[in-house]
Amino acid sequence: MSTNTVRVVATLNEKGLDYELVPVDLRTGAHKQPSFLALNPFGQIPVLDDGDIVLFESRAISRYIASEYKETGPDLLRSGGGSAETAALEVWLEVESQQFGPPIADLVFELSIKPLLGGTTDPAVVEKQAEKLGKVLDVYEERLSKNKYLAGDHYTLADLHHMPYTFYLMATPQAKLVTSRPSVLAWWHDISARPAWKKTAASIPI
Ligand code: GS8
Repeated sequence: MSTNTVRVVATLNEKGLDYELVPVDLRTGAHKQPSFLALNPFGQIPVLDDGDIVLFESRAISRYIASEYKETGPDLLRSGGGSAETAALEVWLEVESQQFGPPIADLVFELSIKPLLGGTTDPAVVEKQAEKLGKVLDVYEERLSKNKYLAGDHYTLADLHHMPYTFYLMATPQAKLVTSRPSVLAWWHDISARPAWKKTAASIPI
């Protein structure tokens, strides 16, 4: 159920890497126990344990996987690309984290997660965050009307990082934020049709 964990799983699947998913029971507070805090002192999932390397922060984990396993599967960092493509990749990774992430995380929490935790969706929060996300997606619409993918002509980590929250959003009435923007919708149809994403999505319990 954890969107941030889905980001890492999506990267592993895209690279075709083997991994073991170790559940951490948030309901019993397993993530606040000393044994887990030794892995992530912030007490949050996901954590990656890759031999000598233990990492937290899903976006950093995903970048590590893309870089460390560059030769396996598609090159999600476009290391052979030109500096303009690399710069665009960096820009859109940041845009995902700084502009897109906060409003969509609040929306998905309010619409999908909160009810599952026994709470009630607050329409005022939905309205405010939908308005914020809409303004961000207007920028995406413009970008994606001129480029097939966020960094340019190729699917990269910048596209992948958007997938977990967008997947959840698409299962809510606020999917209209995507479906009402033709270039954003075409991008979503394209990236969510990737076999690695289909494998990832099949394991998400919504
Ligand atoms: C956020 C991790 C996070 O919020 C990242 O890895 O990207 N910026 C971090 N994890 C949530 C689960 S949703 O994915 C979590 O562990 N919540 C429990 C808590 O905060 O106590």
